[in-house]
Amino acid sequence: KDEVASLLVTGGAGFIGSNFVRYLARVNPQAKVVVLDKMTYAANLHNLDGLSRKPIVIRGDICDSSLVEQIVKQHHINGIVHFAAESHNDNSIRDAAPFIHTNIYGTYVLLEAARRHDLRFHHVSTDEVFGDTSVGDVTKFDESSPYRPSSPYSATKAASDHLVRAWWRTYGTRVTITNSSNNYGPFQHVEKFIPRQITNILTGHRPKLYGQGEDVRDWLSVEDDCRAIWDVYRRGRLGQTYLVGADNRLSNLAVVRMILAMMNRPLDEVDFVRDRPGADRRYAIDASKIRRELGWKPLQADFAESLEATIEWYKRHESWWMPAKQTTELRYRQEGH
Ligand code: NAD
Ligand code: TDX
Repeated sequence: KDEVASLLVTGGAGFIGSNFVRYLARVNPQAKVVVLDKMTYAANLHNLDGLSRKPIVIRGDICDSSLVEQIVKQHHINGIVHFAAESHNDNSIRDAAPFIHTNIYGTYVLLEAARRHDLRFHHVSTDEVFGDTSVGDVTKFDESSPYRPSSPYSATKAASDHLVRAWWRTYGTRVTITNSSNNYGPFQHVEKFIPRQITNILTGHRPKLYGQGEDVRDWLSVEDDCRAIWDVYRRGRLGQTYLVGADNRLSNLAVVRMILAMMNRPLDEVDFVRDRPGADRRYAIDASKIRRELGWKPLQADFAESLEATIEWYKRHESWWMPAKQTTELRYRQEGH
């Protein structure tokens, strides 16, 4: 019970973290929530607007161990839900340094705080740690899949997962991990695939597909992911990893065509651009364990319906995404994407 009284949510001003804080405000309104966020380019304080009970927001770096120590003591933190990360593969290819710093060292700092104060610790990770399969493949990743990360980003997430497991095995720190597939939904930065294509169309540009658009992603609504994270935080077995996915695998081209159709554009209004070096081809998640052990299942299983809702959200929140759009596209243009 104590574990839910006072929670430190790292990266709570980013995409999934802020959706999680909003979700918590609905399902656990009595909890005290402290957000620790460095407010990088990926963060936006407006993500936390409109909540009747405001979280405490602290601008700071998870790598700052004295700050983390002070927050844990001052706010009587019982548990950490750790979202903070550098999260975009393309950025990690350009410059891996902040990924190594935040994703690896930052996770270490938080684990040490959890160990010192016997905090419950949940680590939010990605299916990308398992690498990819080829496009025609039908196999899925599960909790026993070997680690085989491809990009600097996914290598740092793999490293952070290993640290979390080591703290469980060595110190008995009360950890869990979720590795989830590609999220989509409100408050996602315009650098990411789905928001980029929607906002391209809204600004009079064509969607941009890397390579031939054949890569497959297993799309999961952010709301379903947040519920999975909360289920695992409260009821998951300590020391365990849970994979989260909604069995919704589509090629990038198929997703772009859905977006074009929903936005009343011709289906061939697409540019094929330079592929990502070392690009992962296909992700697929077997979520049987979380379904079986915790009874979790995706509630937003109708991808077309949730995609429409996401498009509507971006239409209605132009002032939220417009400030980031130009700089994001400038960077993509410089890199041939
Ligand atoms: P995001 O980039 O939208 O948000 C990351 C947040 O972390 C930002 O608010 C940023 O300011 C903050 N942050 C970065 N460095 C920090 C630091 N040193 N100290 C404190 N705060 C810092 O990312 P997201 O898409 O919301 O992803 C959140 C987590 O979920 C990440 O750990 C990511 O690896 C994982 N994940 C994401 C997806 C996805 O599809 N987006 C899928 C699976 C797992
Ligand atoms: O403009 C684009 N065109 C395009 O075809 C962009 C931005 C991407 N793509 C392709 C690359 C991928 O095949 O779309 C796919 C998805 O790309 P991203 O949105 O960059 O996501 P991905 O690289 O799959 O990683 C995401 O899911 C796992 C998140 O960014 C990670 O944080 C998470 O761990």
